[in-house]
Amino acid sequence: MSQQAASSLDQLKSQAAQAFEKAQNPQDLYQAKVQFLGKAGAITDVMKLMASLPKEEKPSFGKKVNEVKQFLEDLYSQREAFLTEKEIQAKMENEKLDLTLPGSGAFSGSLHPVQRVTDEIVQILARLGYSLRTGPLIEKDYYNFEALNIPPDHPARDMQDTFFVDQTHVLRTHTSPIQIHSLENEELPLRILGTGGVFRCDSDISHLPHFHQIEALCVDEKISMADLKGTISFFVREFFGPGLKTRFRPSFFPFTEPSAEVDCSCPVCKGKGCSLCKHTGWIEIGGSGLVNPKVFEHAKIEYPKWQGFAFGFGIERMAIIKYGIEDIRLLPENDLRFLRQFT
Ligand code: 2U9
Repeated sequence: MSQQAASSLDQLKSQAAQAFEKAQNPQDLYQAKVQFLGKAGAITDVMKLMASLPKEEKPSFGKKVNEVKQFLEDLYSQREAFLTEKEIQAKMENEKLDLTLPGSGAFSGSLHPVQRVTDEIVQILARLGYSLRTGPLIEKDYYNFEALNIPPDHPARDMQDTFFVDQTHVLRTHTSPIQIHSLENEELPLRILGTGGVFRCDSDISHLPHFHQIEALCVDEKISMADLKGTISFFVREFFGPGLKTRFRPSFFPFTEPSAEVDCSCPVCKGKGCSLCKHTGWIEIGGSGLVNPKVFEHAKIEYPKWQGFAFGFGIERMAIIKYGIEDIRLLPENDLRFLRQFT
């Protein structure tokens, strides 16, 4: 083998070994490997000398090149393992983990307060034999108004109060049409709850254009105001807490006769007077009454064989009273900072 070729190979071998030793991290080491052992590296260049060697020297030169390459590959592997381990050790020393820190935690969703209140009301009244019904949000004029004895000239039918879909369809303004469908299609006696969203052209600090109602309807033989008062008084104590009183004030609704507004003693101050009950000790929670015989007539139900009582609550209103929410408009906003308080 020519002296010149052999010595440039030896030179490269020691240069490469020095470069590998000099590298202080796996990235620099890799750069050194590319420089000497890569396709366009120094060793490849030396191999090009082979062409100019006499034939008899080629095998020994080739053998020597392979030995040098193998030597450098082994050296690289050892050095790489050493530098990688050194890097891990340095990281373990510098990156101290505080295992006492709280975890970031996974946020899990929860029921919206309107749904929670609905579920709770349904559960309480289910214990008295009531079962749940739902119905369409768009109702025929007949089911939303006429069947409920709301006359054509009633202010509720005004464009100012009701969202009309077309001449004969409205976005339901209450959940009562659900119960008209039940009266038409189900067997008596009946104890049902109608619940869901309702729509009214109304929006201010205490009114939402889209809110939720729950209404109870009981139809049976020999129903009186005593049944109505007993049921609502039981419900109020179960929902807001024991010891709360219920008060009925005469009122008027086209679908009930007689009708009564329902108040309960303020769940916050227990009747002593506070800002929620405007210092009266009482808070209005809904309306009620005995089913108007005109409603039975529309639904082709024999009266007075069958009689009934009904009552209704606005769910958002029940939620703000129960949870002490200051502004009803927080409920449909769906701001998670507000909703997370109810998880
Ligand atoms: C049928 C017959 C009668 C349901 C009733 C009320 C009184 C009532 C309001 C409470 C607050 C609605 O959300 S609110 O504004 N509800 O005052 N609802 S009696 O009477 C019915 C229902 C269906 C067939």
